[in-house]
Amino acid sequence: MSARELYFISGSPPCWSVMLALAVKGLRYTRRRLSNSAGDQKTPAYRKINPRGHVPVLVDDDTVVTETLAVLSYIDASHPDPPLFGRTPMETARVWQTISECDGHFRGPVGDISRPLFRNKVAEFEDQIAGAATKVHDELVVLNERLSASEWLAGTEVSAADLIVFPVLMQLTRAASQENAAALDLAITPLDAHYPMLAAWQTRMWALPGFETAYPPHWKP
Ligand SMILES: N[C@@H](CCC(=O)N[C@@H](CS)C(=O)NCC(=O)O)C(=O)O
Repeated sequence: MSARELYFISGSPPCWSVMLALAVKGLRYTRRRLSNSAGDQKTPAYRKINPRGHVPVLVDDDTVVTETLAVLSYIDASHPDPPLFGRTPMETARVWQTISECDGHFRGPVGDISRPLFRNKVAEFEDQIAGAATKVHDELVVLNERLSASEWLAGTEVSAADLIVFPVLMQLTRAASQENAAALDLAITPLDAHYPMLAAWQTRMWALPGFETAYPPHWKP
């Protein structure tokens, strides 16, 4: 059995995506949690593992893999069943389309909303939040519509597309549910009132084996 380790920061959507991929494949691993506030990811010792000082990093025996999508590809290539990137050319295209759309249009604006909310700096960033909210709603409409036609974001089973989008959506809904978001009237949460198909998908994702173990430790009450 290989010694598998994941370096992660609690609440980081990319790290969460990797944890979900490991759960889908039923793979065991040792968690190496780094503290963002302590700057653990910038220490010389960690930079020997990842010179960029970023997470996630997967260490599999002597193999070190950095960058979320590279890690997902590595996990999928080394443990092909069930596939994360589709079973047909069309499914593969849909998976990559959804990931590209998430990274190109959704992840950034979600960060622009959630960062000021998590740091309690709403007043300073009200314009940024408002601009990002318009972009986020455009994407939520697309995702919600896609889930009206299918249980999963790309194809007939859970795929890397779901694993990439889910933590970003979780970050958004957590931020939008905070008390300091109430006055902003973001119209994102409760998700089932605004985007029912996305809310149903979020529930389906939670029900997948091992998914609850990936929940960010510092979000737990
Ligand atoms: N392109 C990288 C980005 C990963 C990334 O943004 N990681 C963040 C956590 S969400 C990080 O390491 N932040 C710590 C830092 O920048 O010091 C990937 O996809 O893995």
